Amino acid sequence: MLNLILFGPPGSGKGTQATKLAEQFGLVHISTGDLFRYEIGNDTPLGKEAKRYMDQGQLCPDTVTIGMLRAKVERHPEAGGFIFDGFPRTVAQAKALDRLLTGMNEQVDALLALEVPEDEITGRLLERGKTSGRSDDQDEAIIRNRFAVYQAETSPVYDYYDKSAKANRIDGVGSIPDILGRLVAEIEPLKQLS
Ligand code: B4P
Repeated sequence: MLNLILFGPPGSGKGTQATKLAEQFGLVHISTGDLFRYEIGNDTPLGKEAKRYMDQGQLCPDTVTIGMLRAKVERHPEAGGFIFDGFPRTVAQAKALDRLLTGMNEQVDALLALEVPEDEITGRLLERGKTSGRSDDQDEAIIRNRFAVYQAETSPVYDYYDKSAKANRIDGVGSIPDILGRLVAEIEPLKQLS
């Protein structure tokens, strides 16, 4: 199995690149943001709760997020590996993911962190907000709050995986194919080992 975390601030291109990498390497793509949006779209109790946080640019509670992620992983016993997009976003989530994978005799092979400056991100998300219908992409103050939450709560996840030499920084500025090429160059050697 090959298990990858695609990491980075909101709008850094995680979803964009994870879709392409999942196809190229035959991995199951799990985006917690997409899972929450599915629940919101179906107006479930989980979706109603998640919406309260997402609309303010806050993280959803760990217990809810971890339970939802575990259920999704367990629905794919056939998987040749996973690409986690937008998860883990806190150190508690990272520890829960490690426990989940250890229980499957698996581990995280690498965390790939897309680095994009805040001003570039704000422009990308406001642009997406014109067509996506996502309320969290339409207000610059909410976008700035998401970036602040990333720095306070999510960036320590990089250090957590860096301790076991699994964290890698990738320049996330440039064309989508160029960034994909940078990611593939990091993943190819891992794929051969897996
Ligand atoms: P997510 O859905 O994960 O949203 P994101 O961080 O905005 O997306 P991403 O970085 O994937 O951006 P994308 O590729 O689409 O999270 C939304 C919310 O859900 C969170 O704020 C939180 O409330 C909640 N949530 C999710 N996971 C959680 C967790 N684990 N714990 C707690 N809460 C959680 O790219 C953005 C835009 O840039 C797109 O329009 C794209 O076309 C464009 N783009 C991509 N690459 C580009 C490039 N190279 N150049 C120019 N534009 C580019």
